[in-house]
Amino acid sequence: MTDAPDVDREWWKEAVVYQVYPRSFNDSDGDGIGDIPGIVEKVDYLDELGVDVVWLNPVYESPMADNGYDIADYQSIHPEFGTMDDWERLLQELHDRDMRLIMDLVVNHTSDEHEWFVNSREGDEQYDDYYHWQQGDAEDDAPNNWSSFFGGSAWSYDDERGEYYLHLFDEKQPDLNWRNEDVRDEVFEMMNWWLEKGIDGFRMDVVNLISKTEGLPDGAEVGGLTGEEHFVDGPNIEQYFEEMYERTLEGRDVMTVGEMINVDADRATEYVGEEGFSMLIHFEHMGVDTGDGGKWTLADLDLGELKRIITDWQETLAEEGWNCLYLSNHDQPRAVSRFGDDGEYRRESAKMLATFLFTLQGTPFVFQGQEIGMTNADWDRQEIRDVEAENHVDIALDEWADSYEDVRPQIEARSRDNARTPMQWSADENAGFSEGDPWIKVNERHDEINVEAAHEDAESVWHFYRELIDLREDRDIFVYGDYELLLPDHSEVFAYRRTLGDEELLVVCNFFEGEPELDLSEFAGDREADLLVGNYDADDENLAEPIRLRPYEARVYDLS
Ligand code: TEU
Repeated sequence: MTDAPDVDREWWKEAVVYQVYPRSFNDSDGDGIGDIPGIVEKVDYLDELGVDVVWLNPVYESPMADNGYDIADYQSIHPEFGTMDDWERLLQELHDRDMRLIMDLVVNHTSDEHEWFVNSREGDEQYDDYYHWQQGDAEDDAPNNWSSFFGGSAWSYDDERGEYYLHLFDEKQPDLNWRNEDVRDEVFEMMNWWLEKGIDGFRMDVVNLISKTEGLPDGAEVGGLTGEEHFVDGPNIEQYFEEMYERTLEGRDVMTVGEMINVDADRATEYVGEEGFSMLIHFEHMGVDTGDGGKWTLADLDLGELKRIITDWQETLAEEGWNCLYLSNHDQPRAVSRFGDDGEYRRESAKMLATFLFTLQGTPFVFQGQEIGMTNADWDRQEIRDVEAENHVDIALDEWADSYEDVRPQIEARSRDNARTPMQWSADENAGFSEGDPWIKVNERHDEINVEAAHEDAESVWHFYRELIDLREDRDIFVYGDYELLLPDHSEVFAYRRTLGDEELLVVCNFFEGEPELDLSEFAGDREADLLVGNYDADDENLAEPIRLRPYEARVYDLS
């Protein structure tokens, strides 16, 4: 890194995170399911790409109702993924290459097969209120009107205990009762157990849902998710976070990434910074193509809204706190299909989005396959694997759709399965992911889009990611530079300036297929503009004259 003036350095600010979805990354034993030894085989690949941190989605013992976000034992590895020895080996292999590992912490809920829930359901006194149990009639009389994130009521009736239990996600994911001190003790003990194994931090699943209003009252029925005022940022949330910090994280140099529902930048400032989370995964920019609806509402990208949200987060967290930057993950469709063009301009738009991701202030998160520009897939009904998508189809058929064909466009544009198709390593059968039958379909486009082909092609999306990762590592301004939005009203181009000391970068990203003319003279003055990186050949370094951008063109000029 260059020597920068007065910045508040942290290793996790300078890092690039790579998200591994183990089930779909690399299958070493031919059972069709990706596994930890498979990841170990690819550690050199990650090293070559240049990433610094691996975030591993859940690999714990689980009945897999929600692909591992339903945990039956926090301290053991699910056999499909391998053994604890395999996991130790992975940690070692990463550390040997100066990479770090952060684990997924899912403590809003467990699986209904976790022994705590099994005991609680049987009426064992010690576990009696580890979960949220409430009386109610078995027939259609849930204790309150809260809705589940996966559709329908957030309550299910348990015949054995003769009561309802709360689940904000699937019925196989009962919510833990954080009011119970024993629950908190157990969670903190488990976290320390992992930290002592030498992990480098946690990504914490839906962590601002852990506190619920006492008595679990009805929520206002105003559309959206009913009850959220009682379970998002609930009354004791700050106390729980403080306790968690004091009892597990304090004094450890770890990275903590809180996934938070409905958090805005203002609220985020209360959660990040010293003694808080390193950064938060928020959802605001995941709504820029849903109009006034939720995730299944298909609308055009609203660039103005994207600028507003990104700028708000950049500015609000500039002084204190830090941004987590992402365009896709295991819960979202593929970025290039969603925000770019996965047809004619796949390569250009994937590179434009990469430029955008790597030139904002914050820590970029790359989701497996993003670095080769993987795309969404087609989904016949029987090919769907995700519980959220299954529920959506069932509810749609029940309420408004005549047949699956009516719902298909929503599933193909938004289903989480799009992110979960196997990593495309080569043009071989099953994209080189597995020698068995993959648990989920392989994207047909693997013959064209795969790591092997990307390696060989100097102009590939993969090499572009390599270049951006290098640049960011070389120049502090990418990491620590201040952000300032330019051309706020431009309808096609997202432009901004980054400054650090005497250094200055100008970034322009064309988010559409048009070819807008752009006058950057007022920002460049009479300075020489050095084109540092771009996704097309360009030689106009004289910004005194207007430039014309090509479809999805991105340029980063160095004005220093
Ligand atoms: O996701 C939280 C979350 O809000 C998502 O379920 C989101 O509503 C949905 O995916 C949008 O399509 C986390 C995990 O990332 C997700 O994989 C889990 O299913 C969920 O929590 C429950 O643990």
